Amino acid sequence: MPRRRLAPILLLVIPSLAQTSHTISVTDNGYRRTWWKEAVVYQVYPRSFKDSNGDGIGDIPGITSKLEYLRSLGVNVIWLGPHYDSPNADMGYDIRDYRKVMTEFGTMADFDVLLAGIKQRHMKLIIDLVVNHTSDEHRWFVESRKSKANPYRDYYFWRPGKNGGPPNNFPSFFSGSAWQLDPTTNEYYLHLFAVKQPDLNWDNPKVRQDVYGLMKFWLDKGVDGFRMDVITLISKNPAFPDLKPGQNFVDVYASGPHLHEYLQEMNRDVLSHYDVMTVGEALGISLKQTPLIVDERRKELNMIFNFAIVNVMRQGRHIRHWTLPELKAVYSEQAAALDAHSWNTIFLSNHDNPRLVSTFGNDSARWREPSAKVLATLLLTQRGTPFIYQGDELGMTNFPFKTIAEIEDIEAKNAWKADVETRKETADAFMDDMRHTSRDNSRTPMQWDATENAGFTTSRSPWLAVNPNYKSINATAELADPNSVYHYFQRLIAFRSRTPALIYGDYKDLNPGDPKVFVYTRVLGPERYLVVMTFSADAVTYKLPGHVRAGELVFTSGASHEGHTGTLHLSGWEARIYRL
Ligand code: ISL
Ligand code: CA
Repeated sequence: MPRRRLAPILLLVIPSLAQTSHTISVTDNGYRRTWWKEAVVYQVYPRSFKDSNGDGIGDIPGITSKLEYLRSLGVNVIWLGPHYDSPNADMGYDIRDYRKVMTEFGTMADFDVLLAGIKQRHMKLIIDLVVNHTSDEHRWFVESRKSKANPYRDYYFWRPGKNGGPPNNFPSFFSGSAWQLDPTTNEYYLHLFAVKQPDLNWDNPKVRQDVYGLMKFWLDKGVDGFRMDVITLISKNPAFPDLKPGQNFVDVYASGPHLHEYLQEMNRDVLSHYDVMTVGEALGISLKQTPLIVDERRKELNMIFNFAIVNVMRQGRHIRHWTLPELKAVYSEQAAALDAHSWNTIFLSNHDNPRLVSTFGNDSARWREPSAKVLATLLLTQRGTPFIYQGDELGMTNFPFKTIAEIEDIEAKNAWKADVETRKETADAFMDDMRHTSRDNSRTPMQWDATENAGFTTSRSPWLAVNPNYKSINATAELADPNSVYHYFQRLIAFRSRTPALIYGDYKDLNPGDPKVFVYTRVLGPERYLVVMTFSADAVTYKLPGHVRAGELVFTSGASHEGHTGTLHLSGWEARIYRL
């Protein structure tokens, strides 16, 4: 609850910088101010957000019908998952035509209405750029596989087999080999993901020019930037040496020889001509390496999704039991690695990872809401651009999967074939993993209300089952409850937007080793804030480290008004923000 109502201000004028007559372009601690550093992003997974025509599949008019919901939440940017024509082998991440809207999602006219609706509400739209690979039904690949002499042959990677098998020992992210033998020309093609997702050959300048052309097509329509799918994998070593024993294939795939050259060319040829936001999905890049992509002086991308957070909570398909010091370490390492020339994202979930509250919080009936509010506080008081994944603002939870038949995701279905059907792993152990880490946990339909199928669709068969807890966890119920997770997110987004120290302020963890309490400061010039969160169900009497004394309580998820003290009486899963 914000303790002091500050006058609502425009995104572009910040109180601690408002002393001058014009908007300051650099903060006290050296950050060049931009709209995308001050934004809060909301990720929409279109297939599961809202179905407008009763076919059980979310669509673009459905999103348009919910823009008021998103505007009132207070987010500024919407990241739309792949909306292009696709056979949906990997739910839209296998694109057949980059300039056509997926039939199930609607038409280009629908897209234009959505974009106009977003702009009218002073929000922005970024779309998903998936150009490490295409669908095998894309015309480029249809041509490429026809013959070795086809002009599109080297749009992809084709290699002869070796010793009767694939050209090398690269594994796919989706089980099995990363090479597929194509009988027409009796050569193998590379697919780091599904067989139906052949990798584009970025060493071919025609490929790069065609990609830049499709980027300009959407930018000229007015989109405000891109989230770039597995962008760190686009450069390959064309010799394709075998992985050596012990080598992590993700690191090898992400360290191609020309990655930075291509990103700088993309920036020079396309991005620098528009006022856009870019965020790269950065598999295989450490926090330490992050400035190589996001340092503004390198003119590559604005920010990336590191996997440091994902790697805290999972090892591939298996959930990992983590400690709070391990989670804290990610933020301190990020703060140490990035100076004022480098910005980054803050995220805890997305369409590839399980639900926020089930993974980092506690989704029991007693602690689901309190822990969701603590996680909202972590997301919205760290330095970086926060990304909220659809439904996490409601505290939606993982799904109680029992059988593989309930799961649609190709990553899981391929792993089932590779590991369970071959008896390497029992079905029970596999399904226990799925309940914790399956991507479908986050892809179940958005829970709008307590009517059948949670108001997501009028169809009796949504493409993926609705979580059975929708009657108690849904937007309508939370909009009516001032103490709901939704309203906490809404209030904290507003508070962050008018509190520059929470956006740009220096970050310092005051107690990295504490196993239950996460406590840090955010400081920007005279603005000094203390964030305190308990990451467990246990109440804690907590003496603040050193001579730190909490000042005025300005925001809290709890009932206590305690302030102006060095010792805090914290309940389980409670978040507080103090002015120092
Ligand atoms: O690594 C993963 C889990 O954290 C994989 O699930 C995921 O495939 C990987 O992060 C890359 O993700 C991106 O590319 C894939 C697509 O399936 C994912 O949905 C997308 O986010 C291939 O396009
Ligand atoms: Ca539909």
